[in-house]
Amino acid sequence: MSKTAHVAVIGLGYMGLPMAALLAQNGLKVTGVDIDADKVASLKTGAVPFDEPGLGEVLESAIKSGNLTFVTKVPKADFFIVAVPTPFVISTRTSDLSYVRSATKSIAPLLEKGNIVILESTVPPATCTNVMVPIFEEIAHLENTKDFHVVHCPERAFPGNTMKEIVFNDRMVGADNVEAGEKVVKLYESFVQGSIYLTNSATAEMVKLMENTYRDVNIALANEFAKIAEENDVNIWEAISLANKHPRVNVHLPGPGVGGHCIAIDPWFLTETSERASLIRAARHINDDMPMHVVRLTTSLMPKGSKRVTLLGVAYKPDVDDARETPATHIMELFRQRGFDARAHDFHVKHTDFELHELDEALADADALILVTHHALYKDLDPRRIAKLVRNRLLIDTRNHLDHKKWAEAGFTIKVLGNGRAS
Ligand code: SAJ
Repeated sequence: MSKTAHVAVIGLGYMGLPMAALLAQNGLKVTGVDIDADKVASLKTGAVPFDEPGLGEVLESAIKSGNLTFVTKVPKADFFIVAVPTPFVISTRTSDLSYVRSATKSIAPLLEKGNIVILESTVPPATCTNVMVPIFEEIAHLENTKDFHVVHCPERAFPGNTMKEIVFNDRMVGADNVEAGEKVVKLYESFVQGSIYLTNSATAEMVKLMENTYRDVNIALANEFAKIAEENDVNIWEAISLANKHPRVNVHLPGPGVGGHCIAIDPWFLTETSERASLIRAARHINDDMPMHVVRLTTSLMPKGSKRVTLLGVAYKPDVDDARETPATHIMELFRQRGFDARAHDFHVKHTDFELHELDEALADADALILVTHHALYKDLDPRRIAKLVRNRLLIDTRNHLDHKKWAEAGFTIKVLGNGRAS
């Protein structure tokens, strides 16, 4: 890959920004583009817009190298990397491709022969050929796979560990023209240390959705097992760990629901194009029902006249500040609909759809505490001190995360999701 190649990265979010920084740090000339002028202005000052371990350092060195600049308008480039959000429309359970369309339209007038557009965003099957290519052909008057190429390289990094996974994970390059695919492989080889596999765009689109759907269906199975264990004298956490001793079994873990902008959404991108996806739909419904299960579990154990419930953790997963699609939102709403004063605390999340409280304020006079997110810091709580703040000593641990002996010694009744044994 010629180090003089110019790459425009469109969308400077959780994936676009790390990509832009890594490409620039490795010698490519990179322009980071975002429609949010405030974000661009703040990035120019070297500010890091979200928590991601290691991102600050890479960003700093990329900016210092002089290879990375930020703008609000797409420039001409050799490679255009599209890393924009693909929101989910709850009412229709379908994808909203408006950002993919508008990014495509902003590139199209600049498209020249030999250009390669790389789509990183997760999309429903056939988006490259049915959505992006027609826009380019119409506006740029160029021919797909001859004059220009649309290649799908879905991101696979794990939020919270993005900077390592983006470098060390294997990647897929989905290209409908082998030469273009090889050029993209070379571009990614500038920073990827995992293996890079070539396939076509349709396969890459489907594989990305299959990966996240596999995880969602597996979690749904764990959640169903948890409910069955609750009806029996079984602790699902012990049962899953024993089942997973089998060399060909890998059951995931139950919990209060599946959050984040990937696993809870991507399976719907498969169902939107296929009538056949019944198992995938069923899994989505099982996982979406978990907040209601948590509410039922809690209310069945709270004394009459209980008023306040406190959620510990609203992030969708541990030790991150990301609350997108978190099951905590649904748990809060369900309690509020039932007339409860539902409060929430989180060590990492700063802003979400509802107000967050400082720890002691959240705990004060609570009738039930519900551990929703297994942040490491919750393990350090002192249950004896908390016992003095709450009104009723009831702890619902939806992640089997806390030291239950310690909490029981402080006088708490403990109910662990998926544990049918008396606790
Ligand atoms: N969860 C469970 N039980 C489990 C594992 C997870 O209930 O056993 C829940 C988590 O609490 C969380 C949700 O699932 O609410 C999703 O979290 P996650 O940690 O499984 O995944 P994400 O959404 O942070 O990232 C996923 C990853 N995909 C896979 O592992 C197949 C990541 O590699 C992708 O890059 C990312 O989606 C994406 O952007 O698509």
